[in-house]
Amino acid sequence: MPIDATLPYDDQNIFAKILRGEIPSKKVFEDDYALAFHDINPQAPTHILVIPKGPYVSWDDFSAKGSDAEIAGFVRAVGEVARAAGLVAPGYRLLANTGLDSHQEVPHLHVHIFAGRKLGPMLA
Ligand code: DGP
Repeated sequence: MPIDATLPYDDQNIFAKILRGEIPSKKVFEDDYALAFHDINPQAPTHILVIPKGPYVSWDDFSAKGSDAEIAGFVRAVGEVARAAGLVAPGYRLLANTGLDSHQEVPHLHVHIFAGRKLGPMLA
């Protein structure tokens, strides 16, 4: 079910549980600002999710309320994950669904990294 990105943060969401270690994930990266792990339902040969460690519902929430250090740390982490996975030369796509019309399903900001095949033109 898509979620309303204007709702308050729900600390029982699945990614909050992954952050707290209550649910396992296939982790590929972690630092002070971000955690990255493989998507449970991959849509490309490489499909990694990068999430901030702070309690932010969406890109909107994070960009409005995140500290400069959190935002810089998160953006750097996304780049680092892609570099470490060797995705820069072949290329990759970033996606952050935000709210109902985007079909965001998990109410904790996540950036999808898709790679590993020709992705084709963006679909609206
Ligand atoms: P979105 O539609 O942008 O909210 O994408 C949510 C993604 O989260 C979707 O690609 C599947 C993934 N996902 C949902 N639950 C889990 C989980 O428990 N573990 C992992 N690794 N991924 C999950």
